[in-house]
Amino acid sequence: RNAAVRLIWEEEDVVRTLPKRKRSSHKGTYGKLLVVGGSRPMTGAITLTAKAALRSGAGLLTMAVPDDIYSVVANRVPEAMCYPCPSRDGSFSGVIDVSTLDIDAVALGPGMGRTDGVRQLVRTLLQQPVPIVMDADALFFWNECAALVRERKNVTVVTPHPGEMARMLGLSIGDIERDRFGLSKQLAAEYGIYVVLKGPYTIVTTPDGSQYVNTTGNPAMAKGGSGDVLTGMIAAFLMQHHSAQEAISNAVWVHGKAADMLVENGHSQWDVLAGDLIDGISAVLSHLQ
Ligand code: NPW
Ligand code: AMP
Ligand code: MG
Repeated sequence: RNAAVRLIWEEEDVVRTLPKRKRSSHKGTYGKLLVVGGSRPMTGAITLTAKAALRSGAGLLTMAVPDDIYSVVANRVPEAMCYPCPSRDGSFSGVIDVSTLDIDAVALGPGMGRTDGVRQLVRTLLQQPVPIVMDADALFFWNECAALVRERKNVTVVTPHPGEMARMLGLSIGDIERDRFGLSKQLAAEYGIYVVLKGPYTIVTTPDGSQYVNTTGNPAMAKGGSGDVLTGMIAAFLMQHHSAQEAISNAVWVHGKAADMLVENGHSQWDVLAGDLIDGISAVLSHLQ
């Protein structure tokens, strides 16, 4: 019997499943997140991811970045810790020892670039026994990493836009757009992962083939950095929910709703920046609580 479902994830679902913060809690209760990314040409992406995760309730956050860009990144997010990693030419130059870091989840990929050092780093982190969100440049090495992903015992989430999904599957963007549901389901089942295929009507697919469609969001989000924000939100919510599907669907809903509320309250569809989406998380979450 195939129990897979296909549903629209609505506000009432978010209200029902979003965990409250407990009075008897401390920062460790809400999870320790490692955000890995950044390179000399792309210092912004990882700070967007980190700030979005903190705004989404992550308890403690460490950014791991190539040491060439350490000072600029560390300076932008005082609430986060920052861990300088070996680098060459402004990019990661190999593996980092995360065994000394106490972490509950990893967000991997924003602004990381596509060097050989990045490839090695992605392979190493996939072997960590914690939930991982793979986005952006971490998805560039999908074919070489897929076997490692299949062996993972913890939750793996991939968050491709259609261009990234096309590259992962060796298809054209048109092929992806023609069969968003079917291809997501195939990928999720083959590797036992959660697939977040982004775009208007983002689809969240679980390893067992259930699919949840998001209806929040608008073209104000069609601007660099929007996806980097979502990656941090998903990772933060994963640490705070029991169900990975609920965490991911809630993050996608809140991300889009932030853009919708900005456009309803003084912004236009032209002027919204990815950083505004992070600020917009506050209005959405306070409306929900
Ligand atoms: P085209 O040419 O736009 O029409 P890539 P990326 C296509 C970092 N960033 N639907 C696109 O098509 C990220 O974190 C850093 C359909 C092209 O073919 C990554 O590390 C920022 N097609 C890195 O940049 C802010 C779509 O996919 C291909 C599509 C590269 O990420 C910006 C491009 O894909 C950025 O986030 C859609 N919705 N979206 C910073 N401030 O530091 C894209 N395509 O080559 O994987 O590049 O998404 O730009
Ligand atoms: P990325 O391409 O990785 O920066 O991700 C873009 C983010 O913005 C994803 O969450 C998309 O779903 C969202 N987005 C981009 N364009 C639109 C649009 N026209 N309508 C709704 N959401 C969008
Ligand atoms: Mg992206």
